[in-house]
Amino acid sequence: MELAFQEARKGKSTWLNPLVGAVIVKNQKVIGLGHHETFGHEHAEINALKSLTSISDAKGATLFVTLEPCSHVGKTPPCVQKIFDVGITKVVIGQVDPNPIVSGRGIKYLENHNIQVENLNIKTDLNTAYEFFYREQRPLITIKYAMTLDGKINRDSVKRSLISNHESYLDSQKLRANNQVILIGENTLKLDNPRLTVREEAKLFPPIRAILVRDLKTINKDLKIFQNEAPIWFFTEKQTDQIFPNNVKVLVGNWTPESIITYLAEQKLQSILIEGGSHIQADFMQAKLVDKLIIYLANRVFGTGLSAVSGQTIKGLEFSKPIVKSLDSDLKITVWRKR
Ligand code: AOF
Ligand code: ZN
Repeated sequence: MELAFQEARKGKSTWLNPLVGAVIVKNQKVIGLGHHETFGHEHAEINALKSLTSISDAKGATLFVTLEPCSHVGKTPPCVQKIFDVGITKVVIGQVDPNPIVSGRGIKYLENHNIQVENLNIKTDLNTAYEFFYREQRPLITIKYAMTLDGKINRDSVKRSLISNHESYLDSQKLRANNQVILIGENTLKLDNPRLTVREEAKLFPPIRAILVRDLKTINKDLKIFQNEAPIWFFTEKQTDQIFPNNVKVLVGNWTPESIITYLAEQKLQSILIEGGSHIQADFMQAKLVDKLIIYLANRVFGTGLSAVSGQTIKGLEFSKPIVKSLDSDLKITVWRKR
């Protein structure tokens, strides 16, 4: 099973789908290996079967798979049927699939077809957001910011100040790559003029750039976010007759942290990274819509400037013991909200 988990981590573009790995064993020998590589493509079990020298080798073999095999007709046919058809006689699973379209049905199908099933019920961080989404019925929300030793995220509200170092930048790029949505407010958009893209590795499913804007008329079309194809979703209060490129979606409503998260959950999005600014961060914290905080603490002092979180009184949020990592001159601090 350890090998199956290693195999699972090779998946690069599974997006809304989980990372899954599979190993086929016969006569105490590994005869097949596979993982889920790309959203919409073959599941891990099928790739493991494809790796066999001959499909007839599957007869009487044991399949180790990190997640319960699927029983639904989705973008691909059900894996359980294939497992039965090729003559696998035992399936060892890492954990039950939390997705309600499968959740236990895969196991039931296998057992009903006289295939022995063993569930190891392993806790892993392989699919944290996927598991969170099906447990809590909403995406996992991470708030991330870089701040000075005196808790400032900018010197003033006119231009962007440099805070964290290059190592933190590289780390935060990974964070972006691991989230399905990056959310910011209009002040951050105008002040920082960010691209909000993932630069360090090519992404088949780039994070959706969700931006809260009161009035789209105030948005300059020369901003860097418009210079690439990754999706942009504007959450705005006012209808507009402006024409935007095809990758831009305009969502009009009386948006609150709750209604934004509900909307994103309806779109089946499992992970959201909030990257500023201080008012948005405060609004989401006040609504208790934060699960994880990541802070890059830089060794500078501003004295004046914008606080990391401001504009609301925040009560009743408790966090876990911090996980601290040195990133050269910066410290990366991670805390989880206690529930
Ligand atoms: C995967 N890869 O290796 C396994 C999955 O959208 P579909 O049709 O590809 O189905 C996705 C669901 O299939 C997923 O949420 C999970 O419940 C189940 N198992 N999915 O993408 C895999 N074994
Ligand atoms: Zn499947």
